[in-house]
Amino acid sequence: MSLYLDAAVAAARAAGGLLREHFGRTLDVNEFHAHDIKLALDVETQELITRLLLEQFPDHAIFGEEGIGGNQDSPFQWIVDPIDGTVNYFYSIPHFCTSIAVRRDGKILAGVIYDPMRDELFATAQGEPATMNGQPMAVSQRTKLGDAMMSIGLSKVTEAINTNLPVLEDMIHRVRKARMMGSAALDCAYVASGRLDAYVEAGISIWDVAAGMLLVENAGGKVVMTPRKDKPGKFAIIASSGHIPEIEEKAAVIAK
Ligand code: LIP
Repeated sequence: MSLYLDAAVAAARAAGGLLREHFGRTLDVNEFHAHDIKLALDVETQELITRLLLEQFPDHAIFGEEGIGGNQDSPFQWIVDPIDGTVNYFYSIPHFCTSIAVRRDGKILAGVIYDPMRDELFATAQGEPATMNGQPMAVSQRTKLGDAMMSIGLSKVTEAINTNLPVLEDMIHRVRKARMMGSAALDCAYVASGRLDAYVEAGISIWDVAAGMLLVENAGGKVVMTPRKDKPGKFAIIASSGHIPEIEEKAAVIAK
């Protein structure tokens, strides 16, 4: 297992170095959308990760936000989000990361999320603790809704925004603070590290949260991932400590 985790860490750190190098500079934009931006650097960063992983595992598959690579028939699939929080990155907001997970026959074996601006590396593997910079981490032990810190992602298309917004409008009056920070992967890492009590969002893709799901579970939390009926390949996620049931109950509306 450490073979895969070590490879993911090395690739994530290499990607992080590239992102730090280009942060704050003029960036080539491939696509502008109403609530999203696709950068040439997204593609370049995934190409770097792909090269590093396929050098070590030439028969594996790559499945990333910027496309596929390797042997798509392999039982091993690397799930890559080269820049999670691309819009933050474009606006020079230092809240983004690289997320890399590997699954075999659909079961996630290992996951890494690296925030290069804070040099925070979140990592875990099946049957192992969730760690931040090598130190074990655990979900929040808070039990009161009024003490909770909650992140709610609004996503990038109207349907998803309209699904997520009612949860924000409801929960903002019930929790300590509701946040929208723009990186699903870091939101998951923050739930796993106890900074957040929950993160919910309808309209995310598997590459946004594949590593984060395993981190939250191995840190003692809960993840409910519901495929969106209206959008193939999109999911609603409720990632939480599991200690404040009202959050999961109220957020369940995004999974309908
Ligand atoms: C982002 C997610 C975020 C979501 C954004 C976007 P990207 O991923 O991390 O939670 O709200 O719409 O999908 O596109 O920056 O990799």
